[in-house]
Amino acid sequence: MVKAIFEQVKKRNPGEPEFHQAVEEVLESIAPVLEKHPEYKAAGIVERLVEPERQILFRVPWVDDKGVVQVNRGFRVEFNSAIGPYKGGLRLHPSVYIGIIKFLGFEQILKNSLTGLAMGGGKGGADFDPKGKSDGEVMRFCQSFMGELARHIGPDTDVPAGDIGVGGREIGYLYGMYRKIRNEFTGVLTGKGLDWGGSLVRTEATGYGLVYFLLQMLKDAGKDIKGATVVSSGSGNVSIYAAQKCQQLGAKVVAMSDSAGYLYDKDGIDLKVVQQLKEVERKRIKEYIKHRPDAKYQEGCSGIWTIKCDIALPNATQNEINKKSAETLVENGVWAVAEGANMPSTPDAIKVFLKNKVAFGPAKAANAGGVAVSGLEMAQNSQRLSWSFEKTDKYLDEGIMQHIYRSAKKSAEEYGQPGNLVVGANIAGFEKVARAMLAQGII
Ligand code: NDP
Ligand code: 2IT
Repeated sequence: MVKAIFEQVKKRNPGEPEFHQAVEEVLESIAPVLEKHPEYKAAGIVERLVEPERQILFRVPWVDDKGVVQVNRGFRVEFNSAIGPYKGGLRLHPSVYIGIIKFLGFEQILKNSLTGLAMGGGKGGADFDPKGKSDGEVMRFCQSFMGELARHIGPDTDVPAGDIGVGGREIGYLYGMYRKIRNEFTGVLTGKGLDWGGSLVRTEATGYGLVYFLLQMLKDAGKDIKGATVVSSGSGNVSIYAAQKCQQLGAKVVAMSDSAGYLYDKDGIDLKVVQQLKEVERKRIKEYIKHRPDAKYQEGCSGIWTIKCDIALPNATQNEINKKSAETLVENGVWAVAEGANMPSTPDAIKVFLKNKVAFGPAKAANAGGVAVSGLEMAQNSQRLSWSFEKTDKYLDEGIMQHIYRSAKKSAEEYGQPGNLVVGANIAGFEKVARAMLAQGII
């Protein structure tokens, strides 16, 4: 049955390999749940789950600093709202097309379900490249993008946030335009500034949450993060705060990267330098070696996985670890891989990790801390209150990440695949959404 659904997905969504990849993994995982629950089959739960409730495509015209008109394409896929308002980030990257947004939106449904909070799944973005653009150009783009998006979103309808290429600066410009158009001050976006409705810990949440999840994996594997060697790919929001938490816990982060190349610093990466370069100056990671002459820089991204490490954290982008890189990591003795990026390991790479008994934390579960604190930001906005850093951080660790770990582990055991958190996370995320869709009828 799942085979037929997958064939239909491929036929209906041609030329979208990332979406096919995300769907295939989930369908394989949940096949035994469907056998156990004929009522899900009868209600066409999975056929409906793989078809977005709504897909919005729009023109985003803006004027660059030279006075030339530029046109980008904007997207928002409102995938599933059975358990809460659509929720998920916006990605600004030249590689963005509908297949990328659909894969991200589809995974977001199950990820958000795993958090235990009331959030449906959605994702959006545009094929706009923020690199090399002035603040004025980014602002004009964001204003034009929101000019259209504003009519589709709302604090109880659809709540976007950041993803690749969208951080505090972009959320500010988007929020300003929404407020102007709607004449409303509401929690319509998350990742807002702390002075205007943002939550403490949201900036750190994905990276910190990833490490809280990793700690649970290591506990079960009988390993200690203290003294471990870590490779964290990327040098954006997720990678920086994952590396920071690892360092706070006594691990040594020896390598980071960007889309041009990677750094190796045998003495441990100086994160202050990375933060200054990437968060403040918006420069390339290559510049790091000017500040730390003993570090090495190498062009190309995949080489980062040849560096010997105990813990690998793919925190850059989809499909960044292929089978060969996974084999190299295993040969070099990796103990654990926890995915901060969305779908960073190819299906073949995941097989290599599972076969070799590497503790493997799949993205949907391991990187859910970001959207979870977005959910807490929504809760604070509704209360018109702000929580302390300590309260929010504790909620993230104990209330969210430890809970997700336990649910994924339990579901994997229940369905006869102990230790397989890929299957466990997919099943645990799916079951709540399936129950909600069943209860709410065929819509
Ligand atoms: P940022 O834009 O802050 O950083 C992205 C980093 O990844 C940059 O270092 C970037 O390098 C690198 N990168 C992007 N595309 C590629 C590519 N094609 N090849 C190699 N490197 C690349 O984004 P985030 O840190 O927010 O996002 C990273 C990943 O984490 C994404 O998969 C995202 O979907 C996921 N994620 C993010 C969450 C969040 O809260 N922000 C939550 C959950 C998951 P360069 O600067 O050269 O482009
Ligand atoms: O992939 C993700 O979970 C995110 N980019 C965060 C989404 C959010 O709504 O905070």
